[in-house]
Amino acid sequence: MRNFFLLLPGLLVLQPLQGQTAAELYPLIQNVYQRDIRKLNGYWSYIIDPLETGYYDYRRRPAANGFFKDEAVDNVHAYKEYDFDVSPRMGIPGDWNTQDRDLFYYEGTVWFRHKFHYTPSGKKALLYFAAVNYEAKVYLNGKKIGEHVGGYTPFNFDITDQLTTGENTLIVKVDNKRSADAVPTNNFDWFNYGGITRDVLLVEVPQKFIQTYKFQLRKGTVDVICAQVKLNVKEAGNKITIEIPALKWKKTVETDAEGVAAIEAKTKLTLWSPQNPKLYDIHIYSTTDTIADQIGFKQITTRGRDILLNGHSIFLKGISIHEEAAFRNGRIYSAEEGKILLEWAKELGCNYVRLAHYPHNEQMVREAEKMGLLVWSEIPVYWTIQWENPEVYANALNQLTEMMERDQNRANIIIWSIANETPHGDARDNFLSSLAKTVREKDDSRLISMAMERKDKSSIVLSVNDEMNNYVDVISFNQYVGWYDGTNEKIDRVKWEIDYDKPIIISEFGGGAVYGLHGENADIWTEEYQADLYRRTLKMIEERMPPIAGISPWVLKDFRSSRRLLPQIQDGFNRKGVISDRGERKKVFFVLQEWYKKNSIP
Ligand code: GCB
Repeated sequence: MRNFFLLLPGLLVLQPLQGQTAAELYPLIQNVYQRDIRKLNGYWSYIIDPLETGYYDYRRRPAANGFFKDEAVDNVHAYKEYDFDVSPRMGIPGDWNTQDRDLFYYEGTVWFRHKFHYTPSGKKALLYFAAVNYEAKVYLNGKKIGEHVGGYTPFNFDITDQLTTGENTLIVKVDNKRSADAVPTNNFDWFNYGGITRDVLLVEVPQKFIQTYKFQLRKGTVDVICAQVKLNVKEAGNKITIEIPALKWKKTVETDAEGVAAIEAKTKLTLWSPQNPKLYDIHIYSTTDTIADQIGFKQITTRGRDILLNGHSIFLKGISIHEEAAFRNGRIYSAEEGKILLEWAKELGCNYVRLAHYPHNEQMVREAEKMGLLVWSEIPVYWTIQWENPEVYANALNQLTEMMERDQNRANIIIWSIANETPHGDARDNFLSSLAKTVREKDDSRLISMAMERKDKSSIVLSVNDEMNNYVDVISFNQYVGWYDGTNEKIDRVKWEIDYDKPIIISEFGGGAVYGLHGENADIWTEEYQADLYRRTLKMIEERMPPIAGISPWVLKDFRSSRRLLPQIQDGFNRKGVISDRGERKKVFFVLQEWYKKNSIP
């Protein structure tokens, strides 16, 4: 990633000047799963390389003949100290931690090799990675084709000229070492699953293809569709036709010099909502390419303390979710695994999910869209990032861009979240307000938020007071009265004073419990304690808080975290799930379910 920054004396301006983000260097293709794709998933050979011997020579200079060369040894005396042919294999996509016992706590480099056949088709070929955690260096047939930083967003490369007829060798160096200047930084409360965690796809497209498209309602309207289609070439005069059969919509328009065709038209629509998650079949044709999608239209706005969906006030009945598979507790690698979590959220009675703390896979968002679940989507700007480091800013901005570009057509995404529990201060405000500005420029059709922390007026008068209030649309905060702050009885005593005239969401509350551990309400770690904490918190919300617009308690399922070390209780899991790591519903599940059933907060 090349980035250039304007450094003024005493003032760091965190805006790339003429540099490009990874997404700009290799623009992301929209809706990859509807293209002509071949999954390169399967069992890939791998070599564990803690010292990065395959990358550096003995003086720690990048080696000319690293493992990426995968050189053939043609006689028994030839010197070579690695061999993919006789190395073990693991399933791709998939984290390495849960596939090889030796790699459970491993943080470092693993090399992967996959061979595939290719027959030239005259088309352009892109290599698409849906996510690699954390850093990927990608080589094809011995040559580097690119790299990417950030573990939860997609990236792609044009490999047309690097492919050979017949066998091709793809090698990826993956490094999941945590570091202070990474995003997330080296301290976070979830498991650092490493590897090629999402699909790898070979995508074939015409030489001139539809790179991306965006459908939205014009701001302030519920019946004017704005559509924008962009080709991969900056060329005027290309005819683009957009068809929405159910609306009898068929319009043709020509691209401008940027290769962009834009159309706006009034129409009568059924809007997308949790009660009726209506999606329209959409077809886009250029003279050389065609793509189809299913797209919904909704309007999300705020008025005072209300969030309005399609003009009507809505209470967000939510739950926070980590992208960790039910039952087997590894990084989710299929749409089916994601669906299980979303079905649990539906069973709870949710109309909304907070996909924490990083962008979840694309199918997860699409599945939620079909099920009528609204989504909060977040980047891993978590806890204490290096706020004054321009490279860190560029990295966060790039992850934000990739998240937004991938999901820009998803009707269910209502909130882009730019951070979680970050410490107050000028450097942070500078960093986050710049990110917020970018979100606003790229997408004025959704809301901006971040999970803030409380700043109390006294130990009993609780509040939120964050400068970032000026930049977000929704005031969200995490609060743990009854857990990190006092015991459950405190919940009944606190008062809340929140002065902002903006919608308020409690983005987290909760406490830990071991499924099957029972006792009195006051006994910590029991299901009873956790259920009591929820009962009191929900009562507090009803009776002693200013009106709020939604909640996303922490968290759907117990999830792995290397910070959670208490033997026989945590055993490496954060136990705040309303469902256990084995899929068992704790008492609290039913408390929340009942509240959502009866909840009449408008
Ligand atoms: C938080 C964090 C979340 C943690 C949670 C906890 O506030 O946002 O990532 O896992 O608390 O369990 O402490």
